[in-house]
Amino acid sequence: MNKSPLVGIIMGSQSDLPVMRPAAEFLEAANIPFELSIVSAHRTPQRMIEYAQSARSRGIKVIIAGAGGAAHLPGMVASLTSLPVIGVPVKSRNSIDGWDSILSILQMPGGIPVATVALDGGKNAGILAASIVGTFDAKTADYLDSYKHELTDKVMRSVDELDRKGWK
Ligand code: RP5
Repeated sequence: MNKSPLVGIIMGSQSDLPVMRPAAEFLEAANIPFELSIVSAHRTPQRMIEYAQSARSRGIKVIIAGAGGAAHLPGMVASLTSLPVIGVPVKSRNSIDGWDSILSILQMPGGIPVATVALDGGKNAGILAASIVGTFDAKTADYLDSYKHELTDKVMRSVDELDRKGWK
């Protein structure tokens, strides 16, 4: 993307990419400039601090942070910036069924919220980030409205299909 990014997507490891990629794909489809990189709270702590502290001045409006296991990245980033942070718990190899990631991201202490999406919920993180961009960008808000209408239409097509079978 050439335009300066509005959304920063970061993840603790390359192994998180399959979960985080749908966030990037949604933003790309919505024509929202984003950046995507690996920032580890434990393996690159200094890089995490620099990333979080510079994000606002670089024009980022919202950060999506994904991590698995002892998933400290979203919460630590939230503690270092006043930007909204969306946390994506990842069911990683080192995770105990995803619960450690979920609780590490969800159970933040008072004062430092992280907007936590579902386990492996990369796509919803992208949609939520787009909703934040939609608060100040009308084209993005229009895109989200169309996206939601399409979801409704899809369900109604399924309803019609079932009705045609006479299973009502
Ligand atoms: C976390 O540990 C990462 O976010 C990842 O989900 C998990 C495993 O990382 P790797 O060992 O695959 O690099 O910090």
